[in-house]
Amino acid sequence: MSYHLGLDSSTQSLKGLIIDPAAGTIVGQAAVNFAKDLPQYQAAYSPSGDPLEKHADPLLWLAALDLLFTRMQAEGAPLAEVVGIAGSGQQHGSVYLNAQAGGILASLDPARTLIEQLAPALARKTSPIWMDSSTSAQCAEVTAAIGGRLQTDTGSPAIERFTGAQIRKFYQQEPAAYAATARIHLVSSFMASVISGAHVPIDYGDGAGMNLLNLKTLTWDPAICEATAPGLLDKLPPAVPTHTVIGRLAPYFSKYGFASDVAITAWTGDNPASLVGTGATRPGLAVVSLGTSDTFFAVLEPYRTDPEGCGHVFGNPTGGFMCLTCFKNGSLARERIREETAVDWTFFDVTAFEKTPAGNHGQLALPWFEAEITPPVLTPGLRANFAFASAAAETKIRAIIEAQVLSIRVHSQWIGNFETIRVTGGASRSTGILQTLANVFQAKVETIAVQDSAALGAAMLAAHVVGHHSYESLTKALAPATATLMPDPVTGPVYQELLGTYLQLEAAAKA
Ligand code: XUL
Repeated sequence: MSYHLGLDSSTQSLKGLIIDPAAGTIVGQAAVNFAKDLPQYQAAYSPSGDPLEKHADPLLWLAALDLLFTRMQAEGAPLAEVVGIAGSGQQHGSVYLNAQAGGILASLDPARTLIEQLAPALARKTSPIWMDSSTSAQCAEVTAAIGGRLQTDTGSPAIERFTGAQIRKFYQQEPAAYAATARIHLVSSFMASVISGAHVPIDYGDGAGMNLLNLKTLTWDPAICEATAPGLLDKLPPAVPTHTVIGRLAPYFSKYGFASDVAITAWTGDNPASLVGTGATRPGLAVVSLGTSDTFFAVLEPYRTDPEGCGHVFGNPTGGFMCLTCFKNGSLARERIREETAVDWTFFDVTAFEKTPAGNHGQLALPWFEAEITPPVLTPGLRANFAFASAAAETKIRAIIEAQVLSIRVHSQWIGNFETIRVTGGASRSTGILQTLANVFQAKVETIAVQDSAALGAAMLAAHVVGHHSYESLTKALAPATATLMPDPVTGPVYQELLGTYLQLEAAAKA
């Protein structure tokens, strides 16, 4: 048997998923939930007390790795059959290691834990993560030094949570600790280094979330690195395509029952891995993930950047590029309106749409209860073009959903048109939302049952790179469409007109 393991080190958990690519099945699965299983370590907190700051204790991720494999072994997961391992990490988070780290990684003793051995390798006790937005000053400084090229060359304008700004803040606030840092890893390349027992490279998928990788040359940009922090270039691992075998499983892990010659492929970010796990690695197909925040991602060909600066460009793990846009007021807004209208989910997901026509007679409500990322609107609040408070529940619900979907359409137009939209996440149960997506985009909508798309995508990456399985066959078996909805062509012109109304409301909100 030749199985492949995908690992996903996310904000709240570490997941492992083993696939049998020949049979197209998942043959083992386990997770460590940080809050429940390892409450003694912090997953997202502010060391300084600044609410904009969010760090994690990197020892948490090490404890989770030992615990996950202990659990998988105890549950009888077929670890001995695994021939390839890939992984993904929460994007943008960084780990700071000292000059001893390389030697420690190379000589991990199976009789001791990862934490015991690797704690002395940390040059910084905490790791800033993607939830951190405390670096506006650093973003402004790097932008002033580099100008518009920062966005057009790295794929994103300076972003607070991106690693470059975080590194700059560390260099400014703790210069001695920065100087003692020999290697800066992303969460993904840190975990991959531990698994491999050596410092390993960063892949283009996750590396693009640092504001440091020049996506035109696919190398670290020396001028941007130097403007971020002096000597930074020397502290970064090499950047490589995701389809790279970066090492072999460290002997330390044989205690969990792994074989001796397991290939490790480059780890990537959780969003790039999800592109693979949702089967969206070809142009013309986009994924809308309806979660706490809604995200939109798709292959991007050829390389270009969002004129508005809202969408980010990352490396597509299968080659070329992908884009990702995050809409902060996703399920948070939907849940709030459901509570306010005091209806059940069946009414919210289905009945409200049966009782109202597509286009809602031109009535729209932008539900930006929290400051929105896409489009950038800092003042929270609901913006409606009708008497929202006194309207019927069904009118309010359609007004919110149509505004959300029109926003996704408007802010993805720079990427191109899509013939198929795959929908995941909790709210993909809503036929009202699914049909609205189909009608607004005039595209086929597919639902997929994949739960852990990042871990699955990582396992599929390993199966492709190490086992030479095609993405087409892996997607067909492991991420098939569970339902398909077609657009109603009659609604095309209705939404074309409503798009104009939406743009007027958005312009007023931004003014
Ligand atoms: C993407 C981002 C998040 C994290 C979540 O830019 O910040 O989606 O990757 O883990």
